[in-house]
Amino acid sequence: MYITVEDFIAEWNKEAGLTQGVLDGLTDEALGQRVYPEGRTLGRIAWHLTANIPEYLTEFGVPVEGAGDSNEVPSAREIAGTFRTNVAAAADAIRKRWTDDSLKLTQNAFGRTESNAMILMGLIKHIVHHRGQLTVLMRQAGLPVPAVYGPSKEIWARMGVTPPL
Ligand code: NI
Repeated sequence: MYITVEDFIAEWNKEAGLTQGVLDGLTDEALGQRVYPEGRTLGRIAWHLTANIPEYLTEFGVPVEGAGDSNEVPSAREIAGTFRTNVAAAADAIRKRWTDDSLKLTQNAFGRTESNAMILMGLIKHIVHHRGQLTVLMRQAGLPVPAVYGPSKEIWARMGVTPPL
């Protein structure tokens, strides 16, 4: 759990870097990829995790300027660029609005009482959850998959290693 705002920011930036690597690998052609016919598209999921950042924080008392929800999924390049902007805006807004003591305060979130530290962790978990979906859809769309927590098939191959099963 985060004890200080800077604990959170360190993890936020680390995870955002991994997510940025995934988003930077998207192409416009791949945005329409779905797991099943009625499923959400890769573009919809990528845009959802991006546009959700300011919405989520604003909802919990940290107003963030940024791209709000939109039914129109923009280009792959715009999704990746907006994510970068929203990540930086979120870090600025949290530093401005909350102190280390704020992290211990609680509020109602999703029908439960949660500390602000838990709420911030929830934002990272939300992005990580959808990032996992994106890497599967990228594979289905025939795109190279970047390393996230460990090497992807392509990275193993580049290292000259047969990947473990
Ligand atoms: Ni979601």
